[in-house]
Amino acid sequence: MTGPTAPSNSTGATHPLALAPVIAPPSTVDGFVREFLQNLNLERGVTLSASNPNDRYIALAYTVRDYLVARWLEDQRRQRETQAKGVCYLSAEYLLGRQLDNNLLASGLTDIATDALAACGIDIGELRELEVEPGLGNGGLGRLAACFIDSLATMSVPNVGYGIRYEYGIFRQTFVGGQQVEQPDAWLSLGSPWEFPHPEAAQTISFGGHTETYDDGGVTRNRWVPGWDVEAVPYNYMVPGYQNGRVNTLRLWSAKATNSFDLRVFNSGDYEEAVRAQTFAENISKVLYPEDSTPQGKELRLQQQYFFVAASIRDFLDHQLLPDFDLTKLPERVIFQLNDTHPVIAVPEFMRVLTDEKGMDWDAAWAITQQCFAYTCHTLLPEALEVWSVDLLGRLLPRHLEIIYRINEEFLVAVRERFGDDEMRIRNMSIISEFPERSVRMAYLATVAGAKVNGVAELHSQLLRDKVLPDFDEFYPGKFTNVTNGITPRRFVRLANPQLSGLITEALGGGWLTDMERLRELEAYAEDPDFRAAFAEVKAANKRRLNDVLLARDGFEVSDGHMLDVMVKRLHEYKRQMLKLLHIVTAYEGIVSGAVAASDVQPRTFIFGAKAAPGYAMAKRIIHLINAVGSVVNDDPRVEGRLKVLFPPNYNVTLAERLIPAADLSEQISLAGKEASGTGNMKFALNGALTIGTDDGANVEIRQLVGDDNFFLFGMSEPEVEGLWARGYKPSEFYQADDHLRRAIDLIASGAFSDGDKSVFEPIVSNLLYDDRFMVLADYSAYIDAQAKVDAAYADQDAWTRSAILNVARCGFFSSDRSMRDYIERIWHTPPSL
Ligand code: 26V
Repeated sequence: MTGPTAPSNSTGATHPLALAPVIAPPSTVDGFVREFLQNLNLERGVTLSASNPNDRYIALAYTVRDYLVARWLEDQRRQRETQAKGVCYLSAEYLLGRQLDNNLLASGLTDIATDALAACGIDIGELRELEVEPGLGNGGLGRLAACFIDSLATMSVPNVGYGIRYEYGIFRQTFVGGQQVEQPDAWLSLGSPWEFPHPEAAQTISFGGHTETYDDGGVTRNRWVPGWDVEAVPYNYMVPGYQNGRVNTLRLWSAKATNSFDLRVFNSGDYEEAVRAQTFAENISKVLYPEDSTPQGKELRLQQQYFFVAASIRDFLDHQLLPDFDLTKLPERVIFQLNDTHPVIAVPEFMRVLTDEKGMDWDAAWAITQQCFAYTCHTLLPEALEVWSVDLLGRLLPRHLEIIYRINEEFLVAVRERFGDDEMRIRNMSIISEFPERSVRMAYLATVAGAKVNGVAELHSQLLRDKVLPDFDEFYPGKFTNVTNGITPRRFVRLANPQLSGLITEALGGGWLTDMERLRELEAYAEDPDFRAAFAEVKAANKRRLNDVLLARDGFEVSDGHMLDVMVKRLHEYKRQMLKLLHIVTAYEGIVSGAVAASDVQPRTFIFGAKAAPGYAMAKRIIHLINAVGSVVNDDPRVEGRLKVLFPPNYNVTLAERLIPAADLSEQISLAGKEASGTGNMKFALNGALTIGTDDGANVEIRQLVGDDNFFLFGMSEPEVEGLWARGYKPSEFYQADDHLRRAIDLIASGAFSDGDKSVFEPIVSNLLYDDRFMVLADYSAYIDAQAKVDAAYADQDAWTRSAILNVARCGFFSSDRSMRDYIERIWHTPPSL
C-alpha cells in the first residue's frame, strides 16, 4: 500500500538525488541540535532565545518527524513497487494518545533528542507535557484501532488507517460541584506538527439528489444524480513501526466546502448564504460523536460515515492501484476491515463504484465485494447495534439504498432456497427491519457482505454466534471467527512503564517488546526474592510518579502505604461503576457505624476515571454520586485517612499511561455477557496489577492464563445471568436479604452524600432497586466477599508481588502483535512485505 504523493519520479527526473528521499537523518546529538535549531528558525521564525515552549515543542516534533519522513517515503516507494496486499482499516475513531514519545521510541532517537535538548538548555520532559493528545475516539474501540496500526507497522504489514480528522475530539471533562461539565476539545489550536495536509488531493464527496436509469448502448443502467457535495481533504500521519525502519500511513479526512458550491452562491450575491453553506459542509468533520444513549436519528453522523468511507475507497482505487489494474484481482490486493458498523456504508459505496462507475456487472462486483470486506463486531448490547432509517438513507444516499435493497433481495432468495419459506426466519434475517420504523440493520449488512465476521474475545465471539446472529452463523458456516483484542506493548508497557521495562530487559535481555510470549521467562523470576523486591520497588516508584502527576494536575495526594484500586473506563451502567461504589460505601458505613475499627481497615485509595456521554443522564448522575461519596469519605475524620476516593477529571490516554503502571488492583466488574472484551483489563495485568473481575469479555482469557490463584473472580457467569433474568430478577430480594447492602443503599438514599437532600440520588437508588438491567445487587455479596480476599492477599506483600509478576509473565498473549497475527492468518492473508 502506498502513500499520498504521486509516484516517485513521475516528473521524469534523471538526477540520482531526485530518485530517492534526500533527507539525512540526524543520528548524532550535534546533528539533532543543528536540525532542531534550524526548525526553530525556519518553521517557527524564532531564535532559541526568543522561542516560547510551544515553539520548542513544535520544532522538536518537526525534527523527529523529519527523521521518520525519509523512511516513510522509502516505504511508500517500496509498497508501490511490490503492490503487495495490504489492509485498509476503516475506523471512525483513532484514539492515538500523544505522539512525541512514541515517535522518539520508534525511531530510536529518545536519548539523542534528550541530550540534544539538554545541550540547548531545554528539559525535554517539559516539552512532552505540552502536547495535547488527539482524542479522536470515545474509548476502547478507538484505542484498539490505534494499537492495531502500531502493530501492523511494527510487523511490516502494508496498511493505511482511514478515518476522520475531527476538529474537536472527545470532549474535555471538568467537574463543577461534582457534576460533569463538557468542554470542547480544541486539540488543533496550538498547531499539529504531526500531520501533512494535502488540500490539492481533495476528493469530492456527494450526497442527496435522486437516482435515474439510462440507456448505455442497449443496456439499462442506474446512476446517481447527487444534490450537493463537499470536499474531503486528506491529512496524513506517519505510523512508525518500532525500530524497524517501517512507516505506514494514517489518513484522516477533513471536510471543506466545495468551490463550485461557493461560487454558485457568491455569484448570486448572497454572502450570508455562502458562509452558511460553508459552515454546513465543514460541520461534517467538526466533532466526534460521543457514544450516546441512543445512536439513532443522527443525520450528521451518517454524513460523517459516508464522507470518510467514500473518500477512502476512492483514494485506494484511484491512487494506490497502478493504472490499468484489473479490478477482478482486488481481493489479492486489499482487504477493507470494518471497525464496527460505523464504516459499513462502504459496502454499498464499493458496489456503486464497481457497477455504476466502473461498469462491472452486478454479480462480478458482488463476488469481489464479498472477498474485500471483513467485519469486526464490538458489542452485544442491542441498543448499540446501529440501524439507519430507510427514510434518512433514501434522502441522503438514494443510490446506496437501492443497492442495499438489491443485496437484501438476493440474500433473502438464497435464505429461502436454503431454509424454505420460514417467514419468521426471513424477517429475522432481513437486512431491512420493519419495526419500529423501516430501517437498515448495519450489522446484518456487514455480515452478509463480509468474508469474515469476528468478535473481540472468545466469550464475545461465542455469544455473537449463539445469541445475536445465530441464523447467520447457520447460513454461513465458517464465516464467524474470534480474534481476541490486544494492546500495543510499546505504548502501554515500554513508554508507560519505563522502569518495569528496564527490569524486564535486565532479566530477559532485549527483543521481548516485539515478542511478548517471551515474558513467560519471567515466571522463574517470580520465585527470586531479589527480583520481587526490585519489582515491588518499581511499583512504588510508579505510585510516587502518579502522586506527582495528580498533585500537579488536580491537587490530589495518593497516600503512602495505600493499596491503589483503580477503575478507569467509560461510564456505562453495564460496566457497573455503581458496584464499586457500593463497596466503598459499605466500607465507609462499617467505620462510621462502629462495626469496624478504622485501624483494622486495609488502607486503600480508590481511583475512578470515566467520561459519561453528554446525553446519558444516569451515567452523569453516577459520576455526581462518586464525587459526592468521595468528598464525604475523604473529609470524615472517623475514617482516619484509611479510605480515599479520587476521581481525576478528563480521563484520557495520557492519564491512563500514568495510572495503570501504579495500580495494584484492576477493577473489571461488568455484568457477565455485556463487556465485549475490554482492553484496559489487559493493560493493567501487563503492568503488574491483579484483577478483580467477572467472567466477562477478555477477563475470561486473562484468568485462564494467569491462573485462579492470581485473579479474584466473582459474580454470576453469563448463563447464570440469563437464568436469573429469565426467572425474573427481583433486586429487592437481594436488598432485603443482605444487611450490608441494605445499609449501604439506605445511606445513599438518606441524603448522607447530598447534604440531606434525598432527591438528588433517588433515581440511582430506585434504578438499582427496581429497574436495573445490569443486576448490580445480584453480584454485590459475591463482590464484597472477593474484596475481602483482596484485602487478605494484600496483607502478604511478598505473595502479592509474586502474583503480580506472574500476571506480567503470563499475559504476553495480549500484545496487539498477536491480535494482528490472528487477523492476518484467519482473515486478511496479508503477510509482512519485506
Ligand atoms: C455504544 C453504545 C451506544 C448506545 C448506548 C450504549 C452503548 C454501549 C456501548 C457502545 C460501544 C460499542 C462499540 C464499542 O466501543 N465497543 C468496545 O470495543 C472495545 C474494543 O473491541 C471492547 O474492548 C469493549 O469491550 C467494547 O465495549
